[in-house]
Amino acid sequence: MGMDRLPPPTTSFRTRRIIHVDFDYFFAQCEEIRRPELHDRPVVVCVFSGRTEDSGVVSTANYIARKFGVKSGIPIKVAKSRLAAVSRAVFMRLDIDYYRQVSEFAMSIMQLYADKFESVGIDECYLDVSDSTDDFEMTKILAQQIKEDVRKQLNLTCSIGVASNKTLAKIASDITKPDGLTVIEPNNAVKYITNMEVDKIPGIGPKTRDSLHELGIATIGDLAKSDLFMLIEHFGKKTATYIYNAANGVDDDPVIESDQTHTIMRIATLKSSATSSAEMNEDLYMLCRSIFNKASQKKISFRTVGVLLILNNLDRISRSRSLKVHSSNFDSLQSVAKSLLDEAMKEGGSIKVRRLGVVLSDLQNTTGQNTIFDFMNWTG
Ligand code: DGT
Ligand code: CA
Ligand code: CA
Repeated sequence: MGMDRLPPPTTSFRTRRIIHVDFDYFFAQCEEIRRPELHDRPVVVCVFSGRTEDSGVVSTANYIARKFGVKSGIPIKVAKSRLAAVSRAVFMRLDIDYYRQVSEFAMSIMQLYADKFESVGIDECYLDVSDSTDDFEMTKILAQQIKEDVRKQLNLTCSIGVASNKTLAKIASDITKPDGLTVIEPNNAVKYITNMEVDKIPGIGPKTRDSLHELGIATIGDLAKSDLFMLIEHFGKKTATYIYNAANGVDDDPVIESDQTHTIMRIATLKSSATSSAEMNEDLYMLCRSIFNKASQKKISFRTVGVLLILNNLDRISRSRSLKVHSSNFDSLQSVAKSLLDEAMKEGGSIKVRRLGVVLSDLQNTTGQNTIFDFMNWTG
């Protein structure tokens, strides 16, 4: 026995390791996942307002369409004219229920890598992996594994940022897109971000950016060197402190397991691949039980029931059905899930199922308060 030692002074002690994941061109990529033939064509996901055939806005577009200047928020008419010369461009209607299923599935994969997991909206999440990694090198390898896993299981690409806090991790995930991985080491962090525009800091939108510009603050470095009290006068204490700290590479906001549940999902790997619905009866029952217990425990009722089949070749089939009203009844959950599975197997032909999942969405607290995405209210 030697002398007592102090804990090592550097990274493994106290410095957190945070991963931020942002799915690439998410809604459009979801469309590519279920229609792989779209992969080399411009894909535009639209929110049709219904006034005239083409009125509405673009929700998002894949990177091929972006080359032609098509992006979130522009009118569908403008997008169509920008792609007029491109014969193979595809315009699709938003299918948020399906995107939410893809999201939940991806999140459920990534959650397994995290000590603490927080999802933010439909296409982003934070993982705190400080306990399960020793250093940033190891965290980078973990991030590569996450990308690989999500790509293999879902055919989904994402961009990942690794850093010592949430703000830096989010800045990092935005640096290389799509399919990127960027690590900002804590020792280099301040230098790394110093020449970036202030609006690279998450939360600084056009309004705050313009106000900062008027104050002569254009880069993150300018902001880091500015006077906090002056900032407080202009932006209020909360915003000022946040942006000032962020510019200095500081953010103590913890990764918090979000208890706002959008979807409840359970997936099981079958003991052996199944070719008929009957072979999965028992698994389906157990999944329904488990998911039902979770819903009851959280005092949540559901309106939409879904099943997800992942095949031996990693193809996926999903089916969902909405009930007329919210329910918290086990029998209706089970019978809907069963008939969805029967349907999927019948239509699937000679498929081999490897993993089976059950999903509840359109959730409501039994208090009557909605827990669905704000997204649902988006009109663009
Ligand atoms: P990215 O991350 O740059 O590869 O592309 P996205 O499409 O994933 O963009 P992001 O992360 O800002 O937004 C995630 C999803 O949110 C996106 O796929 C569609 C939706 N979205 C984003 N902006 C808008 C918008 O202005 N209007 C509507 N309706 N939906 C939007
Ligand atoms: Ca995204
Ligand atoms: Ca995003």
